[in-house]
Amino acid sequence: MSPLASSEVAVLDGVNGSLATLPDFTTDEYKDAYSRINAIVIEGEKEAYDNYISLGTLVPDNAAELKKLAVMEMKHMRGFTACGKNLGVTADMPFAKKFFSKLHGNFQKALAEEKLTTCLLIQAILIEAFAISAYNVYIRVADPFAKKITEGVVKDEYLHLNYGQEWLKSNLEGCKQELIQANKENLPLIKSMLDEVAKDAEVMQMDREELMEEFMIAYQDTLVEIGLDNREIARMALAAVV
Ligand code: PL3
Ligand code: FE2
Ligand code: FE2
Repeated sequence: MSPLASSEVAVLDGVNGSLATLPDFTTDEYKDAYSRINAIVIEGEKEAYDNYISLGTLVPDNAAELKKLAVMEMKHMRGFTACGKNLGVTADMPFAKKFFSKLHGNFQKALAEEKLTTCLLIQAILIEAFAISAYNVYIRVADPFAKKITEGVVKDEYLHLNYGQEWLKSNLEGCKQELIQANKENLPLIKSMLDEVAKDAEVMQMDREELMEEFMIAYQDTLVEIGLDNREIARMALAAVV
C-alpha cells in the first residue's frame, strides 16, 4: 500500500487565516465514507463518458468535439480510481449505480426522444455544476495525491459546462420551454443526491451548505450566461425547494 498523508498536515484556512486540520485519511470511518463517495465519482465520470458519446449522435456536426469531452471523462474516471487505490479503499459501485439511476433514466429517456436540450441540461449543466461544486470543496480537504488529481479534473469540468452553456445560449429561443421543463424535473434529483451524500461528505470535512452554495454559484452563473433573466433564474432555482 502506498504511504498515506497523515492527519498532522495543516492547511491555512482561506477565510480567517487560522490553521485548519485535514481529516485523518487512515481511519475506518473516513475510508467507509470514501468507499461510497469515490464510487459515486467513478460512476459519474463513466456515465458522463457515455453521455457525451450519446450527445454526439444528436449533434453529428459536433461529434468530434463531444468525443474529446468524453475522453476527458474517461481520464477523470481513471484518476479517481487511483485516488481510491491510494487510500486503500474499495469503491462501492452498486451503491453508486443506484445513486445515479433516476438521473440516468431521465437522460436515456430524453436521448430516445432526441430531446437534445434536456440531455444537455442534465449532463452539461446539472451534473457538471454538481461535479464542479463537489470538486472545489473536496480540493480544500483532500489528501495531497487526490488534491492534485482533482485540481486537474475540475478545470476540464468547466469546459464541459461551457459546451452546454454555449449551445443553449445560441439556441435559447427555440429551447427555453424545454429547458425550464427539464430543469423542473431534474433539479430536484440533484438536490436529493446532494442530501444523500451529505453525511459521508461531512465525514470527509465537506460541508453541506458549502456544497450547496458552490452548486448554486456554478448553476446560476451558467443560466446568466445562457441569457435568462433574473426572474427566470429565480424560478428555475426554486425548483430545488419543492
Ligand atoms: C462529470 O464530469 C462528473 C460527474 C461526477 C459527479 C459527481 C458528484 C460528486 C458528489 C460527491 C462529492 C465528493 C467529491 C470527492 C471526490 C473523491
Ligand atoms: Fe469529469
Ligand atoms: Fe465533465
